[in-house]
Amino acid sequence: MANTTPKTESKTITKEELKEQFIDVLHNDFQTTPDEASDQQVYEALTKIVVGILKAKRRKFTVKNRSEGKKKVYYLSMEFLMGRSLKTSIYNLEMVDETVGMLKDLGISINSIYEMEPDAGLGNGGLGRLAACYLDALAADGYHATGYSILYEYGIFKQKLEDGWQTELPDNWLPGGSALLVACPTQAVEVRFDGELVESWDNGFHSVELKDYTSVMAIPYDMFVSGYGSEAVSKLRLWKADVASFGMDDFIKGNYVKALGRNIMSQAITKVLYPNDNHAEGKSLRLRQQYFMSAASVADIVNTHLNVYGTLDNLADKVAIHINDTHPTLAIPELMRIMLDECGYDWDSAWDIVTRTFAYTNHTVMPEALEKWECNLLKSVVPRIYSIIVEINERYCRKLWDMYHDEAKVTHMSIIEKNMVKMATLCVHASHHVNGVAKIHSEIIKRETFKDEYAYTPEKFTNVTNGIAYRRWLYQSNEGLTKLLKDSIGDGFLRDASELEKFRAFADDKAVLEQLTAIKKQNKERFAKYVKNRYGVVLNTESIFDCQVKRLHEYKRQQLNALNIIAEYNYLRSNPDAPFVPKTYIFAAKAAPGYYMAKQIIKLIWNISQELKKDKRLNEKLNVIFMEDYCVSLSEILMPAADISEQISLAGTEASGTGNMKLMINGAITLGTLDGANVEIFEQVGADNILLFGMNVDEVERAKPGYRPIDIYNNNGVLKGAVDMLTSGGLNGEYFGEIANSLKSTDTYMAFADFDSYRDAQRRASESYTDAEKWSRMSLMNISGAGIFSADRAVDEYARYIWQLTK
Ligand code: 26Q
Repeated sequence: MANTTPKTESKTITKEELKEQFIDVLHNDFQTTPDEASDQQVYEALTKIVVGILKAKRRKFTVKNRSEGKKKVYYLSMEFLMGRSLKTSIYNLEMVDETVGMLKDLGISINSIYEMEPDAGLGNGGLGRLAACYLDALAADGYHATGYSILYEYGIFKQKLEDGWQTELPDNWLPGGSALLVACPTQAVEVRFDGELVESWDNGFHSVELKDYTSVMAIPYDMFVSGYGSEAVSKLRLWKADVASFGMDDFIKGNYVKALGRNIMSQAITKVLYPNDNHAEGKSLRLRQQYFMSAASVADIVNTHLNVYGTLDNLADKVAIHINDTHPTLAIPELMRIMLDECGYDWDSAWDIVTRTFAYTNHTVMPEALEKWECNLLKSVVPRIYSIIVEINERYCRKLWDMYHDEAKVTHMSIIEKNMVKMATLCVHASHHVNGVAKIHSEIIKRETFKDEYAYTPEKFTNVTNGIAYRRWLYQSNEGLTKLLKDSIGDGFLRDASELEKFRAFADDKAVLEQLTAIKKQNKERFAKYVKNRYGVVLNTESIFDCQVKRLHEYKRQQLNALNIIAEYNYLRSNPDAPFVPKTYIFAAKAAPGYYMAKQIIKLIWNISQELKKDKRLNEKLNVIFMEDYCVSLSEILMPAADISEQISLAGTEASGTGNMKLMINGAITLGTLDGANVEIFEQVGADNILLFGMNVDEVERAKPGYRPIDIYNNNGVLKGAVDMLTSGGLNGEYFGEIANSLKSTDTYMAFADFDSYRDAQRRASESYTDAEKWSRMSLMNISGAGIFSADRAVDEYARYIWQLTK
C-alpha cells in the first residue's frame, strides 16, 4: 500500500520554542530549573509539552473531520499494550532533532529521560499489542480513530524469578504513567449493574425498567497517539470506575452495609488487568469489567454522535465499531438497549443499524479461549442486557429454523446453549464482517470454528493479516539498520513499508551484506551489555542469538525448544571436542499466574541455564538465558539483536503471531512451523530464507487421532535421552516429572512428533550461520520482505474493506 497522506509541511515546534516551554513548565510545575531538575521532572515536563501538542493536533484533526462529515472508527479492546509513548511521540511528530538538541544545550541526555517512563502494560501480549500498533497506524494512515479500554490501576504483573520460579509483583504504573493522561471528568458516564427488571405495558407499549441497580461512574482519561508524517492523531480513551455520588439509593434508605459493599465492588472494577492470555476465565469481576468498558464506550459514542448529528438514524454511515476479540461483545446488546429503551427505536430498525455498525476480529481457535458466560451470571450482573441477548437469540433461532428445519443444527448454532452464552456466536451474528488475523487462521475459522456460520453467511468472512507499528522496532530501536536502509534505498520506507522491497536489489552487494553483519554484531553487543548489567551474565556475541520471546503457553511449545537444548547438552557432554556452532538461547515469557504447567516450563528453562553454567567450556558453546519481565520496552532492545526467531507453535494453533514480524524486520531468520503468519513470511522470503520444520495443518489433523507420544519416546534415543533428564535430577538437581508425564502420556501439542524435524531445522541453522555471507543474505531477504507486515497496510485493509472509511 502506498501511503499517500501528504507529509506535514510545517515544523511541529522549533528548538527555541521548545526550550522556552520546557523552562516554563519546570518553573511552574516543579519550581526548578533545567540545571537542578531530576530526570523524573525532566520526563514529566517534556511529556506535558508533547501531550499538549498532541491534544491540540487531535482537536484540529477532529474539527476538520467533523466539518467534512467523515466516518470514524472506534476500536474497542480490553487491552492496549502501549509500552512507552514519549519517544514514539517525539519520533512521530518529527521533533527528534529539536528535542535532543534542546536537551543537549542544557546538558541533559535524552536516553536517560526516556528510561523514566514506565511501560503502559495494559495488555497481556499479542492481542493488546496489536491494538496499540493499530492506533499508531490509523493515525499514520490519516484515519479518524478512537480506541476504548480500561484505565487499569495495575497493568500486567511484573515478573521476577526466584530460583527459577515465577513470582508476580503488582505493576503500579500510574505514578509515572499519569503524565500521559488527560482527565475529562465532564464527559463521565454512568454504568448500571445488578438490580431487577420490571416490565410494564402502557397503552400497548412495552417498557422495561431496571430497579435497585448499582450505579458506577466511568471517568474518561485520554492518551494521544500521533501518526508518523500525518495530520492525524489517534485517541485512546481509558475508563476509570468511580463510585457514583448519586444513585446510592441504599445508602439513603439506610441500607448501610449493602451500599458500602457495592461501593467496594465498584471500585474493584478497574483495579487490575486479568493476566490470562488465550484462556477465558468466567469470573464475575471480569464480566463487570467487560460490561463497564463496553457500556461506557457505547454511551460515549452515542453522545458524540448525537452532538454532531442529533439522530442515530445515520450511525452506521458515520461510525464503525470494531470489537477486538469477543471481550467487548456486550457493546452489541448495549447499543440495542440504548436504541430500544432510551431512543424509542423498534427492534427491527435498531437491529438493522446495529448490525451495520459492528465488525469483529477473532484471535484464537483454542477452545479454552473462546468465551462463554453463564446465563445466570449475566442475568444477575446485567439483567437488561441478558434479556436483549435472549431476544436476539430467539429471533436468530427462528430464522435458522426456517432455513434448515433441523433441530440439532439450530441448537448447535444457537447463541445460548447449555445455559451458556457463546460470545463469538453472538459477535458473528451481529457483525457485518468477521475476520481472522492471518491467511491460514482465517481459513481455519471458516472450516472449523465458525463452520456453520460460514455456510449461513459466507459473505461476512474475510482475512486481514496482522501488522506491526514497524517504526517502533526499526527506526526507533535499530539505529544502525535504519541508517543502512536510508543510505541504500532512501528514507521512503519510513512512511511506506513496501519500499523495503528495494533493499532486495542489494542481496548480492558484498559491502552491504558485510555492513548488515556488522550492525547485527553491534546490536548483539548492546544487548549483551544490557544482560551483563542486569544479570551479571556474559554472553558470547559470536554465538547465534536464538530467541523465543512470547507468552508462555504449551501450544507455543517452549518445551520443544527446551528438549532440543537438553539433547544438545547431552551431545556436547559425550562429544566435548566435536565441532559445534555456539548458540545462545534467549527466552523471555510471562506465564498466567494460575497456569501451573507454564510455570513448570519456566522453571525448567531456568534450570537448564543453571546446569549449563557448571561446565565453563561447554557453556561457551551452549548457553541459555531467561530474561525476566518480558515487556514492550525489553522487546525493543532484544529484537535488533536476534539472529533466529523461534516461531514453533503446533501448526493450526497460533492465530498469527506478531513477534515473528518484529524479529523479521530486524533481520532475524524465522525457524518455525507453517502456522499463523509464518505462512506469509514463507511466501515473502521463499524456502531458502526461512527454516521450516514440522507438520503442516493437514498433517497435524491426520496425526491427531491415535497419537501415541510414548511410542515416539520409546523409538527415539535422542528424544528419550532428553526427556529422561527431566526426571533424573540432571538439570541442576530438580525433577520435572509432571512435564515428562504430560508429554509422554498426552503431549497435547505434539512436541514429540515434531522433535526430529525441529532438530534438523536447528542443524540447518547452524550450518547456514557458519557462512556469514549466506546468513547475511538471508537476513537481508527477510528485512526486504517484511514490508507487508506493516500495521499501516493492515489498518488500510480494515478501513477499506470492513469499516468503509475514507481518508
Ligand atoms: C478472556 C476472558 C476472560 C479473561 C481473559 C480473556 C482473554 C484475554 C486475553 C483471552 C485471550 C486473550 C489474548 C489473546 C491473544 O493475545 N491472542 C493473540 O492475538 C494476536 C493478535 O492477533 C495473535 O497474533 C496471536 O496469535 C494470538 O494468540
